[in-house]
Amino acid sequence: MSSFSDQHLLDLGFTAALAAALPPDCIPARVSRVDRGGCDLLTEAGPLRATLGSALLGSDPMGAACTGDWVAVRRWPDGPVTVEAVLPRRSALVRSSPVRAARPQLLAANADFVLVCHGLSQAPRLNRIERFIALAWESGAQPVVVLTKADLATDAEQLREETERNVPGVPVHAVSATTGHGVEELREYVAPGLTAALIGPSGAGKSTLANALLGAEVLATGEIRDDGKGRHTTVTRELALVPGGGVLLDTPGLRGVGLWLVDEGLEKTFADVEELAAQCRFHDCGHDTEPGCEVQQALADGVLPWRRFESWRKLQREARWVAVRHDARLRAEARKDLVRFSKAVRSQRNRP
Ligand SMILES: Nc1nc2c(ncn2[C@@H]2O[C@H](COP(=O)(O)OP(=O)(O)OP(=O)(O)O)[C@@H](O)[C@H]2O)c(=O)[nH]1
Ligand SMILES: [Mg+2]
Ligand SMILES: [Zn+2]
Repeated sequence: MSSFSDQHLLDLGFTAALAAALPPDCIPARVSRVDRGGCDLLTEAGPLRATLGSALLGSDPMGAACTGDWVAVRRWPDGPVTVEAVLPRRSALVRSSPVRAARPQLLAANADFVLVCHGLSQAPRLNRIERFIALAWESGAQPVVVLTKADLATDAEQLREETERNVPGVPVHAVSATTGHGVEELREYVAPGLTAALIGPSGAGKSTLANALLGAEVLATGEIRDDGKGRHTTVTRELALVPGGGVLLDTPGLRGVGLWLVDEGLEKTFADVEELAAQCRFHDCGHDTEPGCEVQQALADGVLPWRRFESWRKLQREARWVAVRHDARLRAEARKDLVRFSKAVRSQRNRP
């Protein structure tokens, strides 16, 4: 086993908890990229290519290795390198799979910060930003909003303040990779040992911003529209090491993000609204026409913007829908297992 004190591993985000979870005869590695054939890894001794061991080839999307994961790697005497296990994640950014209903899709593992990027070539789309923030909170990481392309807005600072008022508890930065404005402020999120994942629509300037922090053109960037309708430049989730710092996790642009199962992600995103709701006269207040509704009062007083209230309701409805569909899928799978089991029992009994 490699020594836990190794500085390179620590900069990559290795911890004592991960060292304790490492099976014997395995070395720790961080997944920098996953493809069909296997994955690229970062180890104490540098980059390494590995194939996936049988334990990782199951159908559970949450059990598969994802960029950012810490894994246990075995180097076989005859040459092959295999990933034997995914070590416990300290955060997991998950959305509903856009292709397989009622299934999760992992976007990034072990991020400490999720940088929610939005280009200031257009006004901040607060509903979409809140959706990303909910996902980020739910992941276990700290969300940060990064308004990119500040050079394209005449009132970037005003837009930043306005956005900040709408997302309590979440820092908001306005940056420009073109002029360098604000970029250094983000360095605290990629200090040694820390990982920041960049998410947001295609063309928001995620890879350009990553390159600015990396100090080199490490990631491909593209001439594209940032309304999410253009070509996607980044096609795989990728880790990059920040010189003298931690790790950046660049992701392909997301057209939309459906919530996956949410627990406290929404409560944290809408902490101010939830606080009001907790003070309503009725415990089960629908925040509609009930007397003594603090939420309606705040709306009437203009303290709570209608937009934010509606965004809260919409995401709550979506979260309930996801939970119901997920339950239905679990029930269907349990039924299938039961049928398979009883068939097996019958064929045993029918044997001579
Ligand atoms: N004016 C200006 N343009 C920028 C800035 N940052 C990025 N761009 C431009 O925005 C376009 C898209 O940048 P990318 O970094 O490829 O965007 P991305 O978010 O990585 O896109 P995907 O990889 O498709 O998700 C490019 O043409 C960049 O030159 C900036 O700070 N100011
Ligand atoms: Mg990109
Ligand atoms: Zn109420």
